[in-house]
Amino acid sequence: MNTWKKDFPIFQKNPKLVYLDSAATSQKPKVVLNAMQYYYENYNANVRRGLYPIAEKATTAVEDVRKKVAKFINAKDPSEIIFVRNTTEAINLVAYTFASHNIKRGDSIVTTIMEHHSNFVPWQQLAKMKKSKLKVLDITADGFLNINDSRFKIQDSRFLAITHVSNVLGTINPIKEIIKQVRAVNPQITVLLDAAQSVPHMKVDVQDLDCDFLVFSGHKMMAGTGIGVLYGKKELLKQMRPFLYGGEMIREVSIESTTFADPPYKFEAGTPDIAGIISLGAAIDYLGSVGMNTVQKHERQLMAYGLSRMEEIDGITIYGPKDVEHRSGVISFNLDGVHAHDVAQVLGDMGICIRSGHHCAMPLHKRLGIPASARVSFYLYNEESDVDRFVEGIKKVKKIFGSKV
Ligand code: C6P
Repeated sequence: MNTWKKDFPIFQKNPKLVYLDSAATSQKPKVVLNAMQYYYENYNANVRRGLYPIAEKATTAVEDVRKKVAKFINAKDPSEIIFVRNTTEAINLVAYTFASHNIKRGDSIVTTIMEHHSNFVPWQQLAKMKKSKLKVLDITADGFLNINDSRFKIQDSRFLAITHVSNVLGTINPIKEIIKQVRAVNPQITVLLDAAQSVPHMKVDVQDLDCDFLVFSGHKMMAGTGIGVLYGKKELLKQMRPFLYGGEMIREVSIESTTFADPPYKFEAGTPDIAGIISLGAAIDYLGSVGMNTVQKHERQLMAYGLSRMEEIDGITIYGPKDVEHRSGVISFNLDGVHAHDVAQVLGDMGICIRSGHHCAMPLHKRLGIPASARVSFYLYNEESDVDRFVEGIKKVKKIFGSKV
């Protein structure tokens, strides 16, 4: 067991578990679980309401995490960090409160064929509602975005919703260059970056990338489920209307009218997921103690090993870029003559957890001409022995389904 794997109780309790589905959700280290339990056992209280010591302690803990998140992604100010439930909610918040007010009939919204449904459906639906155009940037044969695609006319577009890393192809989009290029031809465009598959795995710097909004989920980066982050540039957040109305997002309420709090509180109506926020702080501390460059390097080595072992298998098709420098630790594949669900089912029975299906990216699967794929994804706690067990498992799948090994 590698030194990191030992930090995760699930592997201590199930030493034979091969978990290769971290792109769906990650496992949680003991320090994260302890932080949540410590909160519930020692200072459980609602935040920004009570004036007694444990309520003040809980409020301070939440605001400390906001500062930690800001530092982790290099936001200018903690007020640019809004706590939401997950990536999906963060994108919907921007669609409802920013885009729906700024996009007019005939304007266009640009997205890409490699988006997760969370960063596709809100824009498709908004385009229909506003009678605006949805432009969808295509991919090249080797799984990169085709930014030279002639249909990708960005000059007259109002909004770009794009993923940093594809959850199917693993492609790391050269997002800094893309944003720079796009702003050069269209300085008015607003860019939302879906960082659900990048923030957990590599250093991400919002000022360096110059995105307007960035979204990610805590559960994919070792924190609990139910906590996500929306980063937004301060001047944009100030202009935006609230998403949800209710407690703790107001300045003053009378029978006739309401004035709203400043960001981030304007967007945080109701009691937040306090334990989730605390878990996110502990996860950032944990990832910080390892170092994001080490995380990325470890996953890259495993991916190179995984790709080389998988290429040995007859009848396997692997999707996405061949070059490990341009991909994150996600490998989607299909085996000739075996449905992806059958692959995942047989492996699951052997204690090897992988994902199968369309991975909430149906337009991409349609583009690839396949109904589904199987997918392995890595994180810090994976090791070469997990890849070996997986490859052995695939050989068994082939035997069961009667193909050659
Ligand atoms: N992808 C996967 O197995 P939520 O569910 O809101 O935390 O994350 C949504 C999401 C948005 N964008 C990208 C690029 C994603 O990968 C995901 C989640 C998981 O691939 C679950 S479908």
